Amino acid sequence: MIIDKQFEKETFKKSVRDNVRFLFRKTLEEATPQQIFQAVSYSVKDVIIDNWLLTQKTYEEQDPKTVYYMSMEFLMGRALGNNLLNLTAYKEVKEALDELGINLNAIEDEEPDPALGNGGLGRLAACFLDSLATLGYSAYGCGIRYRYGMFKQKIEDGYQIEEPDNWLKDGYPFELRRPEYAKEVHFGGYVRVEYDQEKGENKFIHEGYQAVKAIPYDMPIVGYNNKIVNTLRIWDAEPIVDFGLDSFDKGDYRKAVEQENLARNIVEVLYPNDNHYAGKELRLKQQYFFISASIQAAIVKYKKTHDDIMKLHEKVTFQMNDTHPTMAVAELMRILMDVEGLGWDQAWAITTKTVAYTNHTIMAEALEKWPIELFSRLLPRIYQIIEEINRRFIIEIQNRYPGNYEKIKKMAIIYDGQVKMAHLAIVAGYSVNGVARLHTEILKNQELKDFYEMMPEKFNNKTNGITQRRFLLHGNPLLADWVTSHIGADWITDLSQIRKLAIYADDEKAQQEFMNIKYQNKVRLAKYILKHNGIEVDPRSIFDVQVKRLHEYKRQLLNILHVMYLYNQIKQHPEMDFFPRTFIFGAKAAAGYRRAKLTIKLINAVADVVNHDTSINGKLKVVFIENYRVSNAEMIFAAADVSEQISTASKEASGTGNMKFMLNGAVTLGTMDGANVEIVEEVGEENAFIFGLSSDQVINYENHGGYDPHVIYNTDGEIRQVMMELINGKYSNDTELFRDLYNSLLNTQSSDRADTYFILADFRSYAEAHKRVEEAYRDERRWAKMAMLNTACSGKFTSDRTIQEYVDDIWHLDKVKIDAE
Ligand code: 26Q
Repeated sequence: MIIDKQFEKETFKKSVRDNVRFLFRKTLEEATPQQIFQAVSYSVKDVIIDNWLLTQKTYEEQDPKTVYYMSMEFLMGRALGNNLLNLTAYKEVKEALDELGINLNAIEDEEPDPALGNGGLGRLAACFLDSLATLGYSAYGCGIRYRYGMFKQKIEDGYQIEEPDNWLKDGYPFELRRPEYAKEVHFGGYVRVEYDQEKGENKFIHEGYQAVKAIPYDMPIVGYNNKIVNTLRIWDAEPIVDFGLDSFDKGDYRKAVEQENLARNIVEVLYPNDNHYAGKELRLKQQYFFISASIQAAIVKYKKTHDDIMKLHEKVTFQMNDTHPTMAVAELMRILMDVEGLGWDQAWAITTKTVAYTNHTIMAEALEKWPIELFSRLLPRIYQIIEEINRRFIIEIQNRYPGNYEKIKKMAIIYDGQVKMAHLAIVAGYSVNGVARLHTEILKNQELKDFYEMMPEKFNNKTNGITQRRFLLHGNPLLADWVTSHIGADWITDLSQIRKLAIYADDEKAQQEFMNIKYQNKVRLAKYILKHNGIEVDPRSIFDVQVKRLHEYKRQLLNILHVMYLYNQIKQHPEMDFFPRTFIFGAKAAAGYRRAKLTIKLINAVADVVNHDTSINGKLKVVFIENYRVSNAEMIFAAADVSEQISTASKEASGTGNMKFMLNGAVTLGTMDGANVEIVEEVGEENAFIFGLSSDQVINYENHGGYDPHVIYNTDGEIRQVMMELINGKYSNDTELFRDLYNSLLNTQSSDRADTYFILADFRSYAEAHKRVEEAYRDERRWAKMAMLNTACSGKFTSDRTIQEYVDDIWHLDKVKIDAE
């Protein structure tokens, strides 16, 4: 095969040597690990570039429809190892480097972890790009080249400290600057209306604006073993006016400074909020910046080979990853009308066949609503267009529901001085999808009920998925090899094959092998924990893991309260037969989210007490893994026995970590929320531990004013004891330190309801589920079977399946094949 030939060992070794010489004027022996990483990456990029060019040439010839996946976030994770795997050259390169005395794994660890995203939504975008390339679809990811990605988390004295993530400081070998494709983006100013005699209509001219130059950087997205290389295009900002030269001479000094600052600030940093809307002006600028540049570029590309703009939707579709890119609607309208010269109706006809919207949350605080004042000042022409979309939509509502002003109030795009981005996305989009079956049902029947009633044909579900190439093939090589030795390698591009493992579920030898691999992965994680936390954990204990962003609805607080409860049980009943457990947490809290940060402090405070209590003989350990991110996630999933997916039912739209655990043979301990519902459906209730209120019950309570946690507090002594320990000094000398957490569960005087997330309501049921886990784990064969069946039944949750559904139902892309030469 040609790909292997490209990695002819001696040629590759020479290329690495040459690169070290050219780039750093050093010999291999003198080079630092970081320099070797750079050199190796450039050698790999060389190979990728050939396929990249070949792919673009093939696309030009075959002219397939292209999806532009518009996202403020792409949480890519490291590229080197993943690229090598997808080029099917990992093992050869590892050998070649071995011969040079270089350890590939150590070199991989030199790569910064490009963290241009927060969590689930950003990582989903990255998995989708991998699947699009692997399935052979023409696709661009469009985003922002943040100078600083997701902050690095340090834990000091149990508290989270945020440090800037300067991921570009050594240069990033897998990006390509493309100044020849730069675009201008305009902010501020005003719109002058001019009557066009010839056409007999108004022209809208945007003047007095500040301009920023958007420069694209392209990153290759390598498909698995198919020579296809797609592109992630992220935009950097540069000032347009050469500060101090022409502008200064023209006396426009102030404007030159402003444009310079605007450009500098715009791409400076990723907003570290997850599932929470922050109405910051800079955020709005970021949104328009990358949308305008991306849409302009897409139109230019389309027009290069097509002359009828009215057929744009036949070759181009824009998928909006949540509402963050919704400006795409108005920007496309603007270009079609003000630049291409179409009338409103024509422009609207194209736009509404070209843009589609994915919803990722029902959490009220995550919904984007921008003040009119801010919006219209920053983007006067865009605002004008949205106003007109709104005006026409309200007429539609009136026609459909004459005299029903309640409908207008609930559905208008602009209302109460605010622009509601979700409403704009739904009204203009030709498709609206949720990310798991339950989530989509809640959208249709609750959150977006009015829209669903008016336009049911737009609504559809696309249950999320993850790429098995990163989260099994790369993250868990031992298990990947074992799977391949049993069922062949087809699972790498067709995860439905993995069900063939089910016949081994009762096979004692297979069970032992499977659990032995799990054990080795636990040893690997235990070493990492010893190195980073200084805590010794026993790989024979149950590894019970909750890793995800920290958010109240995800209920890390429920988990740690339960650990406090278990600790009490052990202390009060030392004779009790207790299977040793290691509770592992990993989570970043948004920098301004006080209660989330306090929860991290609590976890670390409990860890301090429990881990140092020699009287419990190491039966219980608590570990908080610092700086949870894609690179250490891969190792954590591989080592987990229990996957904690314990969100308040109805709140987690899908979850994707749940799928990564399942794939790696961890058993879900969770609520019937998001994609957990479908996981249980695939693996069977007997192979998961389900607890807690259902989403219907939660929603029902919410619609009737909540529930009263005091009843539980007053009647359940053990729960009350745990609660008291938040404020009696057991975990902190300062008895007031955790008062806010205590209050959040009981107090009704704060603005939200007491125990908004039903933690006390679900506590007993959660504790019982943990009992069942312990019981099941004691039976080694039963556990091995459960674990193996989780891997065997994870086929549905590949992002390859998800992407194929998007292609079939929404995008209608053409499949492209590049023949091996
Ligand atoms: C919005 C406005 C201003 C600043 C920040 C934001 C913002 C940023 C990120 C709002 C939301 C997010 C991220 C949301 C997210 O990650 N949602 C998750 O998406 C996953 C993929 O569909 C789901 O699996 C998760 O259930 C969902 O929580």
